[in-house]
Amino acid sequence: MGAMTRRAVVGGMGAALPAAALAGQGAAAGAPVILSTWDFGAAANDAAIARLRTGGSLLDAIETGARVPEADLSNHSVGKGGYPDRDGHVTLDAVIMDDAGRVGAVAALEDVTHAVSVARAVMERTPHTFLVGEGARRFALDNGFRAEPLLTPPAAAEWRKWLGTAKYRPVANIENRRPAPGSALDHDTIGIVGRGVDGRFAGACTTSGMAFKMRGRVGDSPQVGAGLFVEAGVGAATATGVGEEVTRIAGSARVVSSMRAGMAPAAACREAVEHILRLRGRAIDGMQVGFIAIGRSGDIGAFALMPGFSYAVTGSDGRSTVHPAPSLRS
Ligand code: SD4
Repeated sequence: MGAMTRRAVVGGMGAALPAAALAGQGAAAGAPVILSTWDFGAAANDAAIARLRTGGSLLDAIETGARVPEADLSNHSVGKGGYPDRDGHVTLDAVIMDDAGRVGAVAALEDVTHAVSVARAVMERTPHTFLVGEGARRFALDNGFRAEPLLTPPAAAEWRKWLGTAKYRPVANIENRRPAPGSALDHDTIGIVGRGVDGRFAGACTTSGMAFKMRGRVGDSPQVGAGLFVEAGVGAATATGVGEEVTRIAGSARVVSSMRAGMAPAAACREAVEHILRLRGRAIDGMQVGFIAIGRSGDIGAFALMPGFSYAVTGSDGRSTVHPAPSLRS
Protein backbone atom coordinates (compact mmCIF):
# COMPACT_ATOMS: atom_id res chain seq x y z
CA MET A 1 0.00 0.00 0.00
CA GLY A 2 3.06 2.20 0.23
CA ALA A 3 2.55 3.74 -3.16
CA MET A 4 -1.02 4.69 -2.29
CA THR A 5 0.01 6.59 0.76
CA ARG A 6 2.84 8.43 -0.91
CA ARG A 7 1.14 9.38 -4.15
CA ALA A 8 -1.67 11.43 -5.38
CA VAL A 9 -4.62 9.12 -5.83
CA VAL A 10 -7.18 10.24 -8.31
CA GLY A 11 -10.72 9.14 -7.51
CA GLY A 12 -11.78 6.69 -4.82
CA MET A 13 -10.81 3.08 -5.14
CA GLY A 14 -13.46 1.36 -7.14
CA ALA A 15 -14.86 4.60 -8.48
CA ALA A 16 -15.46 4.63 -12.20
CA LEU A 17 -12.39 6.14 -13.77
CA PRO A 18 -12.84 8.89 -16.29
CA ALA A 19 -10.16 7.22 -18.33
CA ALA A 20 -10.96 9.39 -21.27
CA ALA A 21 -10.20 12.40 -19.13
CA LEU A 22 -6.70 11.08 -18.72
CA ALA A 23 -6.19 10.65 -22.41
CA GLY A 24 -3.37 12.90 -23.33
CA GLN A 25 -1.80 12.94 -19.89
CA GLY A 26 1.92 13.11 -20.39
CA ALA A 27 1.38 13.17 -24.10
CA ALA A 28 3.10 16.42 -24.96
CA ALA A 29 5.25 15.95 -28.02
CA GLY A 30 8.40 14.18 -27.02
CA ALA A 31 7.42 13.64 -23.38
CA PRO A 32 8.04 10.19 -21.93
CA VAL A 33 5.11 8.38 -20.36
CA ILE A 34 5.42 5.37 -18.06
CA LEU A 35 2.32 3.36 -17.18
CA SER A 36 2.15 0.34 -14.89
CA THR A 37 -0.26 -1.94 -13.08
CA TRP A 38 -1.52 -1.53 -9.53
CA ASP A 39 -0.73 1.02 -6.83
CA PHE A 40 2.81 -0.22 -6.33
CA GLY A 41 3.51 0.60 -9.98
CA ALA A 42 4.17 4.19 -8.89
CA ALA A 43 7.47 3.24 -7.28
CA ALA A 44 8.45 1.32 -10.41
CA ASN A 45 7.51 4.29 -12.59
CA ASP A 46 9.66 6.60 -10.46
CA ALA A 47 12.64 4.34 -10.92
CA ALA A 48 11.98 4.15 -14.66
CA ILE A 49 11.79 7.93 -15.04
CA ALA A 50 14.94 8.35 -12.94
CA ARG A 51 16.74 5.94 -15.27
CA LEU A 52 15.63 7.94 -18.30
CA ARG A 53 16.94 11.11 -16.66
CA THR A 54 20.35 9.59 -16.18
CA GLY A 55 20.57 8.79 -19.86
CA GLY A 56 19.13 5.29 -19.94
CA SER A 57 17.25 4.01 -22.95
CA LEU A 58 13.52 3.38 -22.70
CA LEU A 59 14.28 -0.33 -22.41
CA ASP A 60 16.71 0.38 -19.54
CA ALA A 61 13.99 2.42 -17.85
CA ILE A 62 11.38 -0.30 -18.23
CA GLU A 63 13.74 -2.95 -16.90
CA THR A 64 14.76 -0.73 -13.98
CA GLY A 65 11.12 -0.13 -13.10
CA ALA A 66 10.23 -3.82 -13.25
CA ARG A 67 13.12 -4.66 -10.94
CA VAL A 68 11.63 -2.57 -8.12
CA PRO A 69 8.82 -4.95 -7.12
CA GLU A 70 11.07 -7.92 -7.93
CA ALA A 71 13.39 -6.79 -5.14
CA ASP A 72 10.62 -5.84 -2.71
CA LEU A 73 10.34 -8.60 -0.13
CA SER A 74 6.99 -7.29 1.04
CA ASN A 75 5.62 -7.90 -2.43
CA HIS A 76 4.65 -11.55 -2.16
CA SER A 77 4.86 -12.49 -5.69
CA VAL A 78 7.27 -10.70 -7.92
CA GLY A 79 10.84 -11.90 -7.49
CA LYS A 80 12.25 -12.86 -4.12
CA GLY A 81 9.64 -13.18 -1.39
CA GLY A 82 6.98 -14.40 -3.80
CA TYR A 83 4.56 -17.10 -2.80
CA PRO A 84 5.51 -20.53 -4.11
CA ASP A 85 3.64 -23.01 -6.22
CA ARG A 86 1.69 -25.71 -4.47
CA ASP A 87 4.82 -27.84 -4.12
CA GLY A 88 6.75 -25.05 -2.40
CA HIS A 89 8.85 -23.76 -5.31
CA VAL A 90 8.95 -20.05 -6.15
CA THR A 91 8.92 -19.86 -9.95
CA LEU A 92 9.13 -16.61 -11.88
CA ASP A 93 7.79 -15.55 -15.27
CA ALA A 94 8.88 -12.42 -17.14
CA VAL A 95 9.01 -10.82 -20.57
CA ILE A 96 10.54 -7.65 -21.97
CA MET A 97 10.17 -6.23 -25.46
CA ASP A 98 10.68 -3.12 -27.54
CA ASP A 99 8.90 -1.98 -30.67
CA ALA A 100 11.68 -3.10 -32.99
CA GLY A 101 10.60 -6.69 -32.54
CA ARG A 102 13.20 -7.48 -29.93
CA VAL A 103 11.84 -9.72 -27.19
CA GLY A 104 13.07 -11.99 -24.43
CA ALA A 105 11.15 -14.07 -21.93
CA VAL A 106 11.60 -16.62 -19.18
CA ALA A 107 9.10 -18.84 -17.45
CA ALA A 108 9.24 -21.14 -14.44
CA LEU A 109 12.60 -19.64 -13.54
CA GLU A 110 13.89 -20.62 -10.09
CA ASP A 111 16.57 -19.19 -7.77
CA VAL A 112 17.09 -15.87 -9.56
CA THR A 113 15.35 -12.71 -8.29
CA HIS A 114 15.44 -10.46 -11.33
CA ALA A 115 13.55 -12.47 -13.91
CA VAL A 116 13.05 -9.38 -16.07
CA SER A 117 16.81 -8.96 -16.40
CA VAL A 118 17.20 -12.62 -17.31
CA ALA A 119 14.51 -12.07 -19.94
CA ARG A 120 16.50 -9.14 -21.29
CA ALA A 121 19.61 -11.29 -21.40
CA VAL A 122 17.69 -13.90 -23.38
CA MET A 123 16.76 -11.13 -25.80
CA GLU A 124 20.26 -9.75 -26.13
CA ARG A 125 22.51 -12.77 -25.78
CA THR A 126 20.67 -15.65 -27.42
CA PRO A 127 19.09 -16.34 -30.80
CA HIS A 128 15.86 -17.23 -28.96
CA THR A 129 12.93 -15.40 -27.44
CA PHE A 130 11.89 -17.70 -24.60
CA LEU A 131 13.69 -19.96 -22.15
CA VAL A 132 11.91 -21.98 -19.47
CA GLY A 133 12.58 -23.95 -16.33
CA GLU A 134 16.00 -25.45 -15.75
CA GLY A 135 17.26 -24.13 -19.09
CA ALA A 136 16.38 -20.59 -18.08
CA ARG A 137 18.02 -21.05 -14.67
CA ARG A 138 21.17 -22.53 -16.20
CA PHE A 139 21.35 -19.68 -18.72
CA ALA A 140 20.96 -17.10 -15.95
CA LEU A 141 23.72 -18.58 -13.82
CA ASP A 142 26.02 -18.94 -16.81
CA ASN A 143 25.44 -15.26 -17.53
CA GLY A 144 26.42 -13.97 -14.13
CA PHE A 145 23.12 -13.92 -12.30
CA ARG A 146 23.40 -14.94 -8.66
CA ALA A 147 21.49 -17.97 -7.37
CA GLU A 148 19.69 -17.36 -4.10
CA PRO A 149 16.77 -18.90 -2.29
CA LEU A 150 13.57 -17.06 -3.26
CA LEU A 151 11.30 -18.67 -0.70
CA THR A 152 11.37 -16.39 2.34
CA PRO A 153 10.24 -17.54 5.80
CA PRO A 154 6.95 -15.56 5.65
CA ALA A 155 6.13 -17.00 2.22
CA ALA A 156 7.02 -20.52 3.37
CA ALA A 157 4.81 -20.09 6.44
CA GLU A 158 1.92 -18.97 4.29
CA TRP A 159 2.41 -21.92 1.97
CA ARG A 160 2.37 -24.34 4.91
CA LYS A 161 -0.82 -22.71 6.13
CA TRP A 162 -2.31 -23.04 2.65
CA LEU A 163 -1.45 -26.75 2.63
CA GLY A 164 -4.00 -27.15 5.42
CA THR A 165 -6.80 -26.80 2.89
CA ALA A 166 -4.78 -26.89 -0.35
CA LYS A 167 -7.57 -25.06 -2.14
CA TYR A 168 -6.61 -23.01 -5.18
CA ARG A 169 -8.86 -19.99 -5.35
CA PRO A 170 -7.52 -16.74 -6.83
CA VAL A 171 -8.70 -13.65 -4.96
CA ALA A 172 -9.59 -10.61 -7.04
CA ASN A 173 -7.60 -7.43 -6.42
CA ILE A 174 -5.39 -9.01 -3.80
CA GLU A 175 -2.59 -6.99 -5.38
CA ASN A 176 -3.86 -3.79 -3.82
CA ARG A 177 -4.61 -5.12 -0.40
CA ARG A 178 -0.90 -5.38 0.36
CA PRO A 179 -1.60 -7.46 3.43
CA ALA A 180 0.97 -8.21 6.05
CA PRO A 181 3.46 -10.85 5.03
CA GLY A 182 1.84 -14.19 5.39
CA SER A 183 -1.65 -13.45 4.25
CA ALA A 184 -3.21 -15.58 1.59
CA LEU A 185 -2.85 -15.53 -2.17
CA ASP A 186 -1.12 -12.23 -2.51
CA HIS A 187 0.11 -11.77 -6.05
CA ASP A 188 1.60 -8.61 -7.40
CA THR A 189 2.35 -8.85 -11.06
CA ILE A 190 3.76 -5.73 -12.58
CA GLY A 191 3.14 -4.87 -16.18
CA ILE A 192 4.96 -1.69 -17.18
CA VAL A 193 4.85 0.03 -20.55
CA GLY A 194 6.43 3.23 -21.74
CA ARG A 195 6.58 5.67 -24.58
CA GLY A 196 9.91 7.41 -25.00
CA VAL A 197 10.70 10.96 -26.06
CA ASP A 198 11.04 9.74 -29.62
CA GLY A 199 7.58 8.14 -29.64
CA ARG A 200 8.97 4.61 -29.47
CA PHE A 201 7.49 1.99 -27.15
CA ALA A 202 8.77 -0.72 -24.81
CA GLY A 203 7.34 -2.83 -22.02
CA ALA A 204 7.87 -5.61 -19.51
CA CYS A 205 5.81 -7.87 -17.33
CA THR A 206 7.15 -9.87 -14.37
CA THR A 207 5.49 -12.08 -11.77
CA SER A 208 5.68 -15.22 -9.74
CA GLY A 209 2.22 -15.94 -11.02
CA MET A 210 -0.76 -17.09 -9.06
CA ALA A 211 0.13 -18.20 -5.54
CA PHE A 212 0.02 -21.96 -5.00
CA LYS A 213 -0.41 -22.67 -8.70
CA MET A 214 0.32 -26.15 -10.05
CA ARG A 215 3.99 -26.87 -10.53
CA GLY A 216 4.89 -25.97 -14.10
CA ARG A 217 1.97 -23.59 -14.55
CA VAL A 218 2.77 -20.56 -16.67
CA GLY A 219 0.34 -17.65 -16.85
CA ASP A 220 -0.10 -14.89 -19.36
CA SER A 221 2.64 -12.63 -18.06
CA PRO A 222 5.73 -13.96 -19.93
CA GLN A 223 3.84 -14.75 -23.12
CA VAL A 224 4.20 -12.17 -25.85
CA GLY A 225 0.74 -11.17 -26.98
CA ALA A 226 -0.92 -12.30 -23.77
CA GLY A 227 0.74 -10.48 -20.86
CA LEU A 228 2.44 -7.86 -23.02
CA PHE A 229 2.50 -6.53 -26.55
CA VAL A 230 4.31 -3.59 -28.12
CA GLU A 231 4.10 -2.31 -31.67
CA ALA A 232 5.90 0.58 -33.33
CA GLY A 233 3.63 3.40 -34.38
CA VAL A 234 0.68 1.88 -32.53
CA GLY A 235 1.38 1.50 -28.82
CA ALA A 236 1.82 -0.95 -25.98
CA ALA A 237 -0.46 -2.94 -23.68
CA THR A 238 -0.03 -5.21 -20.69
CA ALA A 239 -2.31 -7.30 -18.51
CA THR A 240 -2.80 -8.49 -14.97
CA GLY A 241 -5.22 -10.75 -13.17
CA VAL A 242 -6.04 -14.38 -13.80
CA GLY A 243 -3.62 -15.22 -16.56
CA GLU A 244 -5.55 -18.10 -18.04
CA GLU A 245 -8.32 -15.68 -19.03
CA VAL A 246 -5.87 -13.27 -20.64
CA THR A 247 -4.01 -16.03 -22.47
CA ARG A 248 -7.22 -17.40 -24.02
CA ILE A 249 -7.71 -14.25 -26.04
CA ALA A 250 -4.06 -13.17 -26.53
CA GLY A 251 -5.24 -10.17 -24.55
CA SER A 252 -2.46 -7.62 -24.93
CA ALA A 253 -2.06 -8.29 -28.65
CA ARG A 254 -5.81 -7.84 -28.98
CA VAL A 255 -5.66 -4.45 -27.24
CA VAL A 256 -2.84 -3.31 -29.53
CA SER A 257 -4.60 -4.53 -32.64
CA SER A 258 -7.72 -2.60 -31.62
CA MET A 259 -5.56 0.50 -31.27
CA ARG A 260 -4.05 -0.23 -34.67
CA ALA A 261 -7.60 -0.19 -36.02
CA GLY A 262 -8.13 3.25 -34.51
CA MET A 263 -9.55 2.63 -31.04
CA ALA A 264 -8.37 4.80 -28.15
CA PRO A 265 -6.39 2.87 -25.51
CA ALA A 266 -9.25 2.94 -22.97
CA ALA A 267 -11.76 1.62 -25.52
CA ALA A 268 -9.32 -1.05 -26.67
CA CYS A 269 -8.79 -2.26 -23.08
CA ARG A 270 -12.54 -2.35 -22.55
CA GLU A 271 -13.12 -4.31 -25.74
CA ALA A 272 -10.69 -7.02 -24.60
CA VAL A 273 -12.39 -7.34 -21.21
CA GLU A 274 -15.81 -7.51 -22.87
CA HIS A 275 -14.56 -10.23 -25.16
CA ILE A 276 -13.37 -12.31 -22.20
CA LEU A 277 -16.74 -11.96 -20.52
CA ARG A 278 -18.57 -12.88 -23.72
CA LEU A 279 -16.48 -16.01 -24.02
CA ARG A 280 -16.50 -17.09 -20.44
CA GLY A 281 -19.63 -15.77 -18.77
CA ARG A 282 -20.25 -17.21 -15.31
CA ALA A 283 -17.02 -19.22 -15.45
CA ILE A 284 -15.12 -16.09 -14.48
CA ASP A 285 -17.35 -14.95 -11.64
CA GLY A 286 -15.19 -13.46 -8.90
CA MET A 287 -12.09 -13.26 -11.10
CA GLN A 288 -10.19 -10.12 -11.97
CA VAL A 289 -8.58 -9.23 -15.28
CA GLY A 290 -7.19 -5.79 -16.08
CA PHE A 291 -5.47 -4.17 -19.05
CA ILE A 292 -3.53 -0.93 -19.41
CA ALA A 293 -2.37 0.61 -22.67
CA ILE A 294 -0.52 3.57 -24.16
CA GLY A 295 -1.40 4.81 -27.63
CA ARG A 296 0.55 6.46 -30.40
CA SER A 297 0.38 9.97 -28.97
CA GLY A 298 1.04 8.95 -25.38
CA ASP A 299 -2.64 8.78 -24.49
CA ILE A 300 -3.40 6.11 -21.94
CA GLY A 301 -6.25 3.83 -20.97
CA ALA A 302 -7.15 1.08 -18.53
CA PHE A 303 -10.07 -1.23 -18.01
CA ALA A 304 -10.87 -4.16 -15.74
CA LEU A 305 -13.45 -6.84 -15.29
CA MET A 306 -14.08 -5.98 -11.65
CA PRO A 307 -13.70 -2.83 -9.60
CA GLY A 308 -10.50 -2.59 -7.57
CA PHE A 309 -7.88 -2.60 -10.32
CA SER A 310 -5.62 0.44 -10.35
CA TYR A 311 -2.71 1.72 -12.35
CA ALA A 312 0.08 4.26 -11.99
CA VAL A 313 1.04 6.81 -14.60
CA THR A 314 4.06 9.07 -14.67
CA GLY A 315 4.59 11.86 -17.17
CA SER A 316 7.59 13.94 -17.99
CA ASP A 317 7.17 16.05 -14.86
CA GLY A 318 8.05 12.92 -12.93
CA ARG A 319 4.84 13.02 -10.92
CA SER A 320 3.26 9.62 -10.38
CA THR A 321 -0.46 9.37 -9.90
CA VAL A 322 -2.48 6.27 -9.11
CA HIS A 323 -5.92 5.85 -10.65
CA PRO A 324 -8.72 3.38 -10.20
CA ALA A 325 -9.56 1.71 -13.51
CA PRO A 326 -13.14 1.60 -14.73
CA SER A 327 -14.65 -1.85 -14.78
CA LEU A 328 -17.33 -3.86 -16.54
CA ARG A 329 -18.83 -5.21 -13.37
CA SER A 330 -19.73 -3.03 -10.41
C1 SD4 B 1 -0.63 -14.74 -13.77
N1 SD4 B 1 -1.37 -12.62 -14.58
O1 SD4 B 1 0.37 -15.41 -13.54
C2 SD4 B 1 -0.59 -13.23 -13.56
C3 SD4 B 1 -1.02 -12.94 -12.18
C4 SD4 B 1 -1.24 -11.51 -11.86
O2 SD4 B 1 -1.26 -9.82 -10.29
O3 SD4 B 1 -1.44 -10.67 -12.71
N2 SD4 B 1 -1.19 -11.10 -10.62
O4 SD4 B 1 -1.69 -15.24 -14.11
